[in-house]
Amino acid sequence: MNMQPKTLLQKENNFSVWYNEILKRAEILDVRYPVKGVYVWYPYGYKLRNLIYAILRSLMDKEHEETLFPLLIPKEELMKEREHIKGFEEEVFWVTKGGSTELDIPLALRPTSETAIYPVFKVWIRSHRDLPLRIYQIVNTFRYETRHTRPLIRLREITSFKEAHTAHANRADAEEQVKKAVALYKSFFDELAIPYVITRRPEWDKFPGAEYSIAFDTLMPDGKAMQIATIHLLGESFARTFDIKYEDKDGSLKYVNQTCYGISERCVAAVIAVHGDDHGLILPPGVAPIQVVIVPIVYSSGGKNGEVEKVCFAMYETLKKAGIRVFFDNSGDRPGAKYYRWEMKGVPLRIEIGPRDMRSNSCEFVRRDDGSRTQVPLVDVVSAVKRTLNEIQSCIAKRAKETFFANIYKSEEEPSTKAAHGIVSIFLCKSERCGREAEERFGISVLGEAIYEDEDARGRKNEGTCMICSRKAKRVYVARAY
Ligand code: PR8
Repeated sequence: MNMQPKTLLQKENNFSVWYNEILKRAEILDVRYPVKGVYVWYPYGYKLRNLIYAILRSLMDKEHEETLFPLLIPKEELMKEREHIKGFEEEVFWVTKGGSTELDIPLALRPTSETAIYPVFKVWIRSHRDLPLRIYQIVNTFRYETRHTRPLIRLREITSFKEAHTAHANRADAEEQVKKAVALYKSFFDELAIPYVITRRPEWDKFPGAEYSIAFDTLMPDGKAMQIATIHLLGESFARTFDIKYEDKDGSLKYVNQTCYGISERCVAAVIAVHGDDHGLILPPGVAPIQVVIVPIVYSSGGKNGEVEKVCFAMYETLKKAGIRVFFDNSGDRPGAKYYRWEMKGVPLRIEIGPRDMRSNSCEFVRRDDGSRTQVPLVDVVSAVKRTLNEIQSCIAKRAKETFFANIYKSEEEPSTKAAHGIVSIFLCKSERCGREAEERFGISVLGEAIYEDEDARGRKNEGTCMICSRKAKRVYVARAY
């Protein structure tokens, strides 16, 4: 068989090169657009993105309403919330001209939409009956990132920013919403088979304007943590700034209590990076644009091969009717070239049919996740495909989880060596001085205190002394981070 040259991709040894090659070879993202930190989705990548976001949408739609706010924010609104603008000042892109005319009021491209949405909340929210208000949008946002930009990971145009904004009658309701958002994001990442730790970010690293921030972090193959979602309790700070009040049952006027939470296309980056291998992508069946590819084992068209193609086509029709995302590769390429292509693109299941299989009324299943082959009778194909896709989904999830938890350590001393490849929990007090000192000394970032019990934290001693100042301290997660 005339196979393609063996791939030179090495995920474990050189993740950065692997990642960039995969984006290109699997046709996820074209990085040749001539603006720094701004990229183009290939159609295949965009399909993957849409399937991932369809899961997110269906989870959000249960309790939120989707909406769409403008991209442009007047300067005075953006500048209103002191803490908020302090955090974003250096990241804002400005529109200052219309043609050759200077604008009276400069307009910001939203870096996030609090200051676009909350002036409207002020007019939408009148009474306790308007609460809770829960909306979300999926939009592009712009951040002038000065750190090294990376496709899907650190963008100047975030193309797929899912931001939710909620308003509640009191703090207890807002805190309840934070918990619900955490549960929602857990379901989302579980469906993508992406493992995570959930932490409460340290005071000095919270979202600008928030009372506290909670983050989900996953681990990339190079051992660095990547923040894949955040949830912020805003309390009354924005409500006071934007004067968002409601009339309570007793007639009194009260400020609303708010939360916001967001996810970007980093979730796509995580799917690619966590599951892929040296042959390319491995996509969870739930989000694979093509779940099954049918490859006829024929070496020229016509003659007896016509029979094979007929059977393949019939199978294609049957699977399609059964709701499977299936593709019949009847291109003129040799089978080896087809294997290479669909493995690169991460198609979970390949079905091969050749003259020999025809004689036994069967076909061969080849799994992308472990390469295993099984002979399946043609009459059982639909149920066997469904069962196999489910198995692949759980195997991928199990493997990702095992790798993840094998790289979470606890350390009583210096975290530097362990944090070279993973997330380490150490004792650190809450002070910014000690946090920064640890970050500098060990070359890590403080992720924060694990707030929700996870498998790793269970049963672990949680009180100790700060490794910098020796005062009383709790365990916090640290890691090298994206
Ligand atoms: C908020 N306001 O904005 P957040 N490129 C790709 N992904 C990014 C980038 C970037 N440059 N910057 C952040 N993210 C709140 C919540 C509305 C919604 C991703 O929060 O600034 C990160 O995964 O924390 C981050 O956790 C998420 O967007 C939300 O951004």
